[in-house]
Amino acid sequence: MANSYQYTTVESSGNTKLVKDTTNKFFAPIFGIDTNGDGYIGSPAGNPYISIESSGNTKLVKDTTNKFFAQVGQTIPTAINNGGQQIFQNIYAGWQTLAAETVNGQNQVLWKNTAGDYLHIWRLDNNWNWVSSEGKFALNSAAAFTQETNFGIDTNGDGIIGSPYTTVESSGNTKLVKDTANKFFAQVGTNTPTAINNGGQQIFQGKISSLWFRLCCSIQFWTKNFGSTGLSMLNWREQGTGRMSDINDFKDLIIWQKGMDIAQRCYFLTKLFPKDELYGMVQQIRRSAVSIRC
Ligand SMILES: [Ca+2]
Ligand SMILES: [Ca+2]
Repeated sequence: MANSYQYTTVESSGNTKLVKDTTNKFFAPIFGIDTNGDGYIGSPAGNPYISIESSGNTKLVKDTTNKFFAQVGQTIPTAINNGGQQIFQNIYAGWQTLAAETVNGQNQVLWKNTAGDYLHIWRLDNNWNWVSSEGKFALNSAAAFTQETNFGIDTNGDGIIGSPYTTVESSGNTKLVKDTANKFFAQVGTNTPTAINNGGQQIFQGKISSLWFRLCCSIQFWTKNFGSTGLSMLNWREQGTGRMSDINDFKDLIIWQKGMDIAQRCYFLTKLFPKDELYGMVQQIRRSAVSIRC
């Protein structure tokens, strides 16, 4: 049943009340019947609240003086307060009030710092009074995507609510993820994914075999052990990817690329051997390694 909060009762004797709206116009509505299903009894024009966002379980609305309220369904909106003062549009310079929501049982308000492009949340008590503040979640970060999901809104304008990335593989210290356009990224933990490029072009699904990407992430794992040495291996492999989609010569054969990969790894590994093995084990291992692809 809808609520008739926008009306003030003038008299209530008999079976029909006389009420007036916020502009002092008189009505004699039949209470309890929402005839057109718009959630309001009487004229929608009598609703003094403007919806800022209506996602999820709680709406963020403002009145005609731009003061903010949280509203559940069509119940009477509750003023959102900070230190006893109701917040209003542009109350804090550079901040945009995006949404209100009860997240896991706790009332929260989502803010966006427009200059810094980051999100911030307020935690509030059951009466929508500020309790604490949290976060500086950069747009496009995993934390910001979590807020998009929690509040059910798109804060970075990519047309997607929540993370646009899906995981391709998550072994080791770096995940291989792709976006909705099937472009590939490397992601460490929950950091913002980094585009994987070849010659300035981001690689994408379908361009190269899945075998290559497994190798790619394997090499990233090696970077953990060998620092910049591993990174140079990754670069070398990326330069090879352009040829993997078409076989034009022996270098396009996966078996040759694997052999090259092993040789490179052996070279880097033997760099760590004691110096007195330079003309012993180091030489033998390197000669063996380079002979594989021959
Ligand atoms: Ca909401
Ligand atoms: Ca988004």
